[in-house]
Amino acid sequence: NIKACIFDLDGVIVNTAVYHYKAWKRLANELGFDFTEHQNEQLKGVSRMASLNLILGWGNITGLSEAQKNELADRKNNWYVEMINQMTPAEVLPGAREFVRACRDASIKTAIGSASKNTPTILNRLQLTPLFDAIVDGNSVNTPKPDPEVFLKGAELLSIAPANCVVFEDAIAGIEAAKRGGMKAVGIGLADTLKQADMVVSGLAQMTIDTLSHL
Ligand code: G16
Ligand code: MG
Repeated sequence: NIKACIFDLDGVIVNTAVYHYKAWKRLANELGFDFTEHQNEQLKGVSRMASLNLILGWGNITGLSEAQKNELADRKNNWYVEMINQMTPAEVLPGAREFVRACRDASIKTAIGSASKNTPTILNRLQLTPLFDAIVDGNSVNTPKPDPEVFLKGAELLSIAPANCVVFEDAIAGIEAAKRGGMKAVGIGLADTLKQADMVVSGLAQMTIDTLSHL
């Protein structure tokens, strides 16, 4: 039975992907190329440096030093931070705040498991920080999804066995991470894409506490 719900951030709680896309696109344009919203799908759930490497590949830019890559990643992040600092609580995705609250009311622990180093800023802007018992993000994890580290750390902080945890994820790598960690996984998106998930819904508005008992 489910004793903890662990939520991915981007794509599950909030659509920060639009801001990531704008900032990466601006960087690519400064470097003299462009990429599509379709290509941007490949960046969802992927860490900052891994995203940069994918984008540089699309622009056929090779041979940059680590220092040059760090400078580009910082440039993108500064634009991204400018945008997320303007976010309001109205940007929480439909049903997300309500479902997290419902978990807490049912004595189910709640955590965030995100790749983003900007997680604390985003949760504060959305006024969601107090709704989570634990927050694990890109600042505290060594190995990115599909490695289960981010979710196992969350379970450990909550003192709940992985088998009693369910992860909510929109990325294939995130679902894989949950399953490799021995957890249940609810996909947010399309069943055709998130094949490894135990169930798939279009968003947290579709979730109820009762649904958890069917996992
Ligand atoms: C999010 C986004 C990714 C982003 C990553 C790192 O993941 O989906 O596009 O590259 O975080 O973000 P930052 O540059 O802020 O550290 P998640 O795990 O919340 O879906
Ligand atoms: Mg995500």
